[in-house]
Amino acid sequence: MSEKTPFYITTPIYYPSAKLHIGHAYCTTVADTIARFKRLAGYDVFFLTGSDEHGQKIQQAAEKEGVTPLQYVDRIVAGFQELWRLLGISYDDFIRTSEERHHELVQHIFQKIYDQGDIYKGAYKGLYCTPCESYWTKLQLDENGCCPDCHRPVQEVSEEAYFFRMSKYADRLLAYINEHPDFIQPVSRRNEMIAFIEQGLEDLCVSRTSFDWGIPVPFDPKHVVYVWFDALTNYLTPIGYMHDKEKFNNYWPADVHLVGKEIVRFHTIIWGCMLMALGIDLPKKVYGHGWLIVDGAKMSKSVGNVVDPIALIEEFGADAVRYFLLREITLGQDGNISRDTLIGRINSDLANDLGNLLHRTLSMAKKYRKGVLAKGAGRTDFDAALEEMAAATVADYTAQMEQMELSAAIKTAWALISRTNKYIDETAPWTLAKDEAKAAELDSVLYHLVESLRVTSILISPFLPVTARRIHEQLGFTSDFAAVQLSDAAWGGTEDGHTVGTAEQLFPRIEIEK
Ligand code: ME8
Repeated sequence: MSEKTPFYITTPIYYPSAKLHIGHAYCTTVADTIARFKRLAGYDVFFLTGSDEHGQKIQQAAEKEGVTPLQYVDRIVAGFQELWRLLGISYDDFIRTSEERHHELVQHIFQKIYDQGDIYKGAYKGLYCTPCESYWTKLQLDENGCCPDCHRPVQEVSEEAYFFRMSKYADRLLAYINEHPDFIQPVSRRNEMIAFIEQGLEDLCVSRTSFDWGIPVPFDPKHVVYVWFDALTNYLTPIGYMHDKEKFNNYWPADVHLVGKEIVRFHTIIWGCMLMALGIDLPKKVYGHGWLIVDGAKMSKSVGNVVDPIALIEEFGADAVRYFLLREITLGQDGNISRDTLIGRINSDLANDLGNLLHRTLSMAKKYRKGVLAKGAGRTDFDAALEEMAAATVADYTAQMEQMELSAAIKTAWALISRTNKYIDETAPWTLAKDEAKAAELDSVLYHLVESLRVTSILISPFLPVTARRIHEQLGFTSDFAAVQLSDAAWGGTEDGHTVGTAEQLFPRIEIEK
C-alpha cells in the first residue's frame, strides 16, 4: 500500500434515463477538481463515478424503444463516458450497476442483512413516484397530492415485499449525526436531516415484484432489489469490499460523497442505516451541493432550458466551462448560470487577465533577453511584495481548497494574476529596457513574472487542467506536468538561465453578437 494518506471521493452514479445536462456536469467537475487538488497535495486519491442503471423507469424507456434494458443503457452510458472524457474528468473507476462485480456485492449485502434479521418479508401498500424511484407516505405528498420532489403524480402500489428495519437504527443514526458535525454538510442540510429523523423513521421497502430490470433478491428471485438499496452500495465495490480487504481498509470510510441536495437524505439516512446494519463505518462527509438555475429558472425539459454540456464544451472549450462553473457557483448554494455571464468570464478573466499576462510576459522575455532568465539579481521592493503576495496566495488557496471552498480558492488564485498584471504597470519593464543601468532590475522583473505564472499554473491546475499544462509548456518547462506537486508552488523554482517557450493564445476573446 502507498505511504500517502488515502482520500476517497465519489459523485452520485447517474441515471441513464436521459441525456446528462450541465447540472450533472457541475457535480462531476466539482468532484474532479477536489480529486485533482488532493493528488497535487500528495494524497493517494481514489475518485469514483458511474451509472445507476436499474429500475422501472429504464425498463419502460427500453421497451418504448424496442431494445433490451442493457442495450438501452449501454448507448447512454457510452455518452456519459464521452462527456467525462471531454470535460477532463480524472476518475479512477467508473462503476456500472449492471456489472457482475456490483450484482455480487448487492446480493451479498442483501443476504447478510436478511440473515441477521434486519430484512423481513411483509406487504407493501403505498405511494410510489416512478420518475424519482421513491416511496412516500400521504403526509409527505405536496399540496396537490403529488411527489414532494418532482411534483408529478404518485401511484398506489400494493405488493409482497421485503423491508429493511431502518426504524431500529434511527436513534443510533441521530446520535451519530449529533456527535459528528462534519458528517452532513453544509449545515442547512444537516438540520434538515435531523428534523427528518426526529419525525420517526419507518422501515424501508427494499424489493419490488412489478418489474424485473434489477438485481434479484438472492433467496427469492421474483423480487428485485429496490434501486436505491442497489445503487448506494456502488461505493463499496471498486475499493475492494468483497475481494481486497487491504484496499478497502485503506480507502474506507469515504472522505466525501459529493451529491446534489435532493439526494442527501438517501446518502445519510438510508445509506447510514445500511452501513450500521453491515457494521461498517459511515462516510466521513456527505456534502450536498446546490442546483444550477438557468437564467433564473430550474432546468427542465418542459421549460426547454436544459443546457447541453457537450454543446458548451464544443463552443467554448472544457476549461472555460469548468472555470465558469467552479468560479460562479458557491459550493452548497444554488447558482444562476447564463450564456452572457459565461462569455463575460471568458473575456475578462481568461482572455484578458490570464491570457494577456502570459502573452506579455513571454513577449518581453523574448524581446529583451532572447527568452533567457537570470535569477537573483536586482531585486526591488516591488519584487519582494510580489513574492510575499504569492506565498500568501498559496497558503490561503490551500486552506480554502481543504475546506472545499472552490470558488473562494479560484478567486484567491486570480488575485495573484491581477496583482502580477499590476506589477507590470508598476515596474514598467519597457522603461527599464531603455536604461543599461537598470539591466539587473529588468532581469528580476522578467524572472518574477515567469515565477508568478509558474505558481499560478500549479494553483489553477485542478480547475483548468489543460490550460495549466499549456502555461507550463509555454513557460518552457519540459518536466512532466503531471508530476508537479503543490509544494512546487514555493517561490524560486525556476532555475537561473531557464529559457522560456513561445507564446500561443490561451483563450480567444468571444465577440458578443448584438
Ligand atoms: O439521483 N444542478 O441520479 P441522477 C446541479 N441515480 N446538480 C444537478 C442538477 C442541477 N440542475 N440536476 C441534477 C440520481 N443534478 C441517482 C443517484 S447515487 C447512489 C444514485 C445532480 O441522474 C443531482 O443533484 O438523477 C444529483 O446529485 C445528480 O445530478 C443526480 O443525478
